[in-house]
Amino acid sequence: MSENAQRDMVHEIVMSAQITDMHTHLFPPSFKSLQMSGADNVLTYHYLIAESMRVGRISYESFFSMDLKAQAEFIWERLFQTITPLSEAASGVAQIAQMMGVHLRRDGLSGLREALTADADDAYVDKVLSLAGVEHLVMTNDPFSDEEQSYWKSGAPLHPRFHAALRLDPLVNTFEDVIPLLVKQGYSVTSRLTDETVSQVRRFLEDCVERIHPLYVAFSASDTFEFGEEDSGSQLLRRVVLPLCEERRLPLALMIGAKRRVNPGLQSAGDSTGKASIQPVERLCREYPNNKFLVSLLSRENQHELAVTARKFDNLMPFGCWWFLNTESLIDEITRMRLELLGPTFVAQHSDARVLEHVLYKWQLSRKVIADVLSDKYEALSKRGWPVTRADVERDVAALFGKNFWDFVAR
Ligand code: FIX
Ligand code: ZN
Repeated sequence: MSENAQRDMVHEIVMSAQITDMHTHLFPPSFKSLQMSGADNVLTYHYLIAESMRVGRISYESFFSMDLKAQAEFIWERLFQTITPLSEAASGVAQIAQMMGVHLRRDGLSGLREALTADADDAYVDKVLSLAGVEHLVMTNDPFSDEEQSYWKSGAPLHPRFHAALRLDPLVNTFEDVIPLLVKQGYSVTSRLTDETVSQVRRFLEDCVERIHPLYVAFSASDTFEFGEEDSGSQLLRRVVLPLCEERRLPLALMIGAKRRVNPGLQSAGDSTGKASIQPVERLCREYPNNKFLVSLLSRENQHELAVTARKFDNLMPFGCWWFLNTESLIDEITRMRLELLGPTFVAQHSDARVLEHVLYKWQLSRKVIADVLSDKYEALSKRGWPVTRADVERDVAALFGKNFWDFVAR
């Protein structure tokens, strides 16, 4: 097969692959107040809020006092009229428009508002996810959100493409703050991690697992995360979360390096990144060989050591090019590094989409970049004397975009 024909074949297979998007913040239409879609939600993505603040001056209070429509119009004016939408998130809006049949430069924000809807039903969700090639997606489910729990407790139907993940940031990072929430829900816990408190937290987590049937359990942590001895988070991991995950064969997803609210005025747009230590990841994988760890690190500087650590522990599954790494140049760099060190044995990407239509641009970009990287690697392999077949490419792409994840979460 010629090099060009091989590249065309790889691109065709990647661009048509059915994807499992294993980390998103999306909700199905039945979770009404939590489901986000439509032009104004697309434009007021916290990535774009942060970027729009760099164009001209406005106080954070003035911006956040505006309603959603006015915020969207502000961002439209700043990022699409005053400057060129060259950033990944801004050009992604043009990509969403194009895939939804809108010529954004000609039709403008009004054209986008007509083509997208904030009042999504299952048919609209299926249309957008099918356009993006997302067959399955995993939500981020917060057991401490009364709003979200009301949908679970009311038996709100779960769209068949949507799956759950149990997110435990407050329990692991700010246990003191969740004590009143747990007590209110009937779990007699105190700030001292007595055996009673430990058993009550365990009962809480078991009730959550029974209610939402998560594919995995997750928490994010800052760049200073240590799997220490004394802090309540580490003790709860040791005494409750890790034993539960092992017994239920649930992976624990570690998302490390998120420095929350470095600029509090920007609210959710105010989070940043920091290089974390890889040692807690090594310790968890080594000391808990019967647990499985999905790991994503937020700092570019952590990516090489994460890939090397995955060579040392087969209970570690690296995933995605998270958040500030979800850009053309860094998806390329990270995917190349992972293929060179791990072969096709990792989860290539997740979207982290918060608004339904985000999946359109995020996956279009990742498919294109990863197809280019894979084409280069197959070409190099062929030149080294290993001819590559269509079946090879189909198998590897299926693994990178879904099967590695499903095999890892299998119980
Ligand atoms: O912790 C997380 O799940 C992060 O992905 C989010 O907090 C973040 O706001 C995000 O959506 C990044 O893409
Ligand atoms: Zn996320």
